[in-house]
Amino acid sequence: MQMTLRWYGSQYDTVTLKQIRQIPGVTGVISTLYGTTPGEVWKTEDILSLKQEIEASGLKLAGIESVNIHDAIKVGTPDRDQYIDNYILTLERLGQADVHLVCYNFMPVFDWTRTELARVRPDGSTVLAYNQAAVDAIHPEDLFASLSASSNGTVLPGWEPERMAHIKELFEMYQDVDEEKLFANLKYFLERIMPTCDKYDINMAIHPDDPAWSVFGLPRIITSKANILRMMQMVDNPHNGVTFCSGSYGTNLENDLPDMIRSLKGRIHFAHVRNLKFNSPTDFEEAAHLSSDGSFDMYEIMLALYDIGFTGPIRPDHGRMIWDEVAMPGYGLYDRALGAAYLNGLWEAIEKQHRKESAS
Ligand code: DNO
Repeated sequence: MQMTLRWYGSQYDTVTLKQIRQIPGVTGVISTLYGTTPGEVWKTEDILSLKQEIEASGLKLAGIESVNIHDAIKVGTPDRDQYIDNYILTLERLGQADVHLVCYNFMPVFDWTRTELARVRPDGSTVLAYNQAAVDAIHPEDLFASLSASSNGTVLPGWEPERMAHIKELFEMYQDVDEEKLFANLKYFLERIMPTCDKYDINMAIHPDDPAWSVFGLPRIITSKANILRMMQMVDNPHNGVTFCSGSYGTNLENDLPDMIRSLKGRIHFAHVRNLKFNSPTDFEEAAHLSSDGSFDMYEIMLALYDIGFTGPIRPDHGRMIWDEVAMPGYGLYDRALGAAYLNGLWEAIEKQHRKESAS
């Protein structure tokens, strides 16, 4: 595996490439052109300058998170082909720039959903948290207002103000879209982009829905082992793969994370590894990466990735806000650096144990 950190670009991130380069064992970043909007064709010069900036700092551009999908594609409106053509052009340009991993999601209207961005944990750190009763009691527009008010002045991924300004229209667009329609629209999109992915060897890595169930009555499909295997089979091409995000699939306690990883052998192109602490099945908060701080067995997750021969990029995911850092919630330097070091430690131990066992 290749240990990476997510980086939003020098215009948007409080963390610098120089800082990332100094985290032991981190060799690359996962980045994006954060200023682009879904549906836009990415400019070659912008892709190349992002890549050059990253490489000049001694890191690799290990992949893109995300090239976002326009709602017309998810809804399947008559103009979707135009947006798919644009997406294909962006993929071609990324392929020509030697980028071979694209993370995306197929969640209607919002990306991830949390009800709090700074819940205080017993150690005084603050974390993102989710409470179902709070979601049930709030209007989506008010949730957006409350999240942006506590985002430390940063733009949260998937909650871009330009899109949120049209939240009512967005909800209307999805009125007739149920899970089956969403699956069909995803299939249509993937079938159209796969020839380009084959040509440029681009691994598409769908990010799970977070939380892994329907919110605000919107359909969500990338939620469970059965659904993700259905998606792999419906477009059975190795370039149609997944981002295995433990913190997103893990929101549903019925998801057996190591078992899901093993069942996706060959199709996991990217891994987000983080821990959650459950207070009840519908109230959870993000924890430190360490197993003992949360509800997941991080050793078993890393072991499953090792067992399937995972070689792709991996990143610690959301970190807690610690040591008085002010950054985009979930995306500060300190706790993610601790997470990277811990995950690297687990991996080294698993690897060495395996070598010892094979030698004896
Ligand atoms: C949250 C992230 C997601 C993810 C997208 C991928 O912090 O994991 O926003 O990047 O869902 O498109």
